[in-house]
Amino acid sequence: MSMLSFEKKYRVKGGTLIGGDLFDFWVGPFYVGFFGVTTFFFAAVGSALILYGAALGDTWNFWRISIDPPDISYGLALAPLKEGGLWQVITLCATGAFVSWALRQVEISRKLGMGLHVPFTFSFAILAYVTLVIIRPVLMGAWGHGFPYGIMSHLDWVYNIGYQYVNFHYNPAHMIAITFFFTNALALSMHGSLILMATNPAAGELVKTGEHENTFFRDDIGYSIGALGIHRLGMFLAISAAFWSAVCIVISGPFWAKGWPEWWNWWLELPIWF
Ligand code: UQ1
Repeated sequence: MSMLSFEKKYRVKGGTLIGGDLFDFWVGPFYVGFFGVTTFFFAAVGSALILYGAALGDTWNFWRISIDPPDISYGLALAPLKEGGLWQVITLCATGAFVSWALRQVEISRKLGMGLHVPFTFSFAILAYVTLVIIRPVLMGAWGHGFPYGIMSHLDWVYNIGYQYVNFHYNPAHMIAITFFFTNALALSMHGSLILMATNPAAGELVKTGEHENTFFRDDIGYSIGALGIHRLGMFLAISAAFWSAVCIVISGPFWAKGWPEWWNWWLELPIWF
């Protein structure tokens, strides 16, 4: 069955969370739905405000444009638009757009009668962003703790926060997050290359099957995790990378205000040494 006739068969009413049949239609290849409308609304307003914020700024240098959060002195209050208020509304729009996108994925999954793995996994990326710009600033009592929206400026922010805690690489949750990111890259490189070497052979060669894939890794490392297993592992690694990233930043400040190297003193202070 070609893709087009498959889509025709499954372009059916139902599965919506909100709005019933009202937004239950497609625009070209895109499913709309209530959350398609809200995604579009938040993304359009947020992007327009970024453009307005850039116009208020003192540069059109793409790398240097920055929309900054309010000064710490505003605490958790609303700031005037030109004093960080734009950053606050843009943050609201971004969060609204990301959450709408996840809920639209839920509606599409329900329409197709599938599990919710994609929106569930995507929600961990949203969690990581929301932790940086909402949860941690709220816990620390000021929107000014959010990161600025700019290419160089957000790099400077990461640099400054890193050194504020002396050496961020000593943050144990940061260590775990990095380990998941690296392992995720290892798993995807193994999986991507294995699938390509099996299913995209040189001209004139036969496409191979799952048996070839299993056998390669049994011969290579004595173990094959299996076709389903590698995808479970990949989802776990990706979710864990995002989750521990959120943990490593949310504990920095709200739960540990000193340098991260110092955190390891618990090891030196164990009673077993004396
Ligand atoms: C694997 O064992 C497997 O099953 C056949 C895959 O599915 C196609 C894979 O993509 C990979 C990478 C492996 C090997 C991975 C581990 C963790 C042993």
